[in-house]
Amino acid sequence: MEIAADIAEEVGTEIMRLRTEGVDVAATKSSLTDVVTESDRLAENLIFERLRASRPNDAILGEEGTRYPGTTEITWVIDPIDGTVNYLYDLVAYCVSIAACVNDETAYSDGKRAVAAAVFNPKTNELFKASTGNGAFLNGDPLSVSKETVLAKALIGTGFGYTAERRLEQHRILGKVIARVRDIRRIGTAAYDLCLVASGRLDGYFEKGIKPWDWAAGALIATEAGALTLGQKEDDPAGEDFFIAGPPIIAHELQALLAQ
Ligand code: LIP
Repeated sequence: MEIAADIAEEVGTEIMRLRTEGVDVAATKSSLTDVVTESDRLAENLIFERLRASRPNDAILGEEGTRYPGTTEITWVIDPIDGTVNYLYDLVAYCVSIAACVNDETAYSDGKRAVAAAVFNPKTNELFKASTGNGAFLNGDPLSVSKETVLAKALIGTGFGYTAERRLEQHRILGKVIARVRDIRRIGTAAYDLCLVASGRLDGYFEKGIKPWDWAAGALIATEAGALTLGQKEDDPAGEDFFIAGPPIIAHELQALLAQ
C-alpha cells in the first residue's frame, strides 16, 4: 500500500506540473473522444519504472498498453490518469490509480482482486489508500461509506463510455434511474467516484463499461470503507458489464432498479 501511495503521489504531482505546460492529444483509442495524452504515456512509464525498482518480480498491467509478466502472485493494475478528458480540459478531478492485485475468480469480472491500493487526485491533494482488512483512509483519516438507506435520497455517481452506441444505451438506463434518486453526478473518473463512495460523499455509483484499471484500486478503497460491489444481476460479479458500489442497502436497491 505504501509503495502504491508513494508512486501515486509522485506521478500525480508530475502530471499536474506537466498540465501547467500545456497538454495535447497524442492519440485516440475507441473513438474520436477516447483520447490519450503524452502525459498518460509518460505517467504509465514512470509508474512502470518505479514498480520495477520496488517489486521487480511482479506483473504489471496498464491502461496505456503495459503488459509485463511476473513470477509472483501480484499483478499491479494501473491507470496512469483516470479522468483523461478532465485532465485535457484541466477540470478538478483526475487521478493516478495503482492497485496490487491477486487472482480471485470470485471477486470481479477480470478474475482479480486488489489487496493494496492507492488513488491520488493531485488537483485536490487527496490521497486515498487501503489494504485488505485494514480499512480505507483519505490523507491518513479513516473512511466509511454513507449511512443513507433510502434510494430516493441517494446522490448517485455514474459515467458514460466513449462510443455513441454505448452512450445511447447509457442514456436509456440513466432515464430510468434519475427519477428514482436524489440526483446524479457525472464526475468523469471511476476511480475517484469509488473513493467518494468510500468517503460517504456519494451514496452510490454505477457504470457500464469501465475497465479493470478504472475499478481495481477504487473498489478496494470502497469495500474497505464498508461498500458492497455488485454486478447487474444477483450472481454477477461487478466488472466491465456492470459495476455497482455503495453501502449494502443502496447497492442492492440500485441493482434491483438496474435489473429492471
Ligand atoms: C474514464 C472512467 C470514467 C468513464 C470515462 C472514462 P479514463 O476513464 O474512469 O468512469 O465514465 O468515460 O472511461 O478513460 O479517463 O481513464
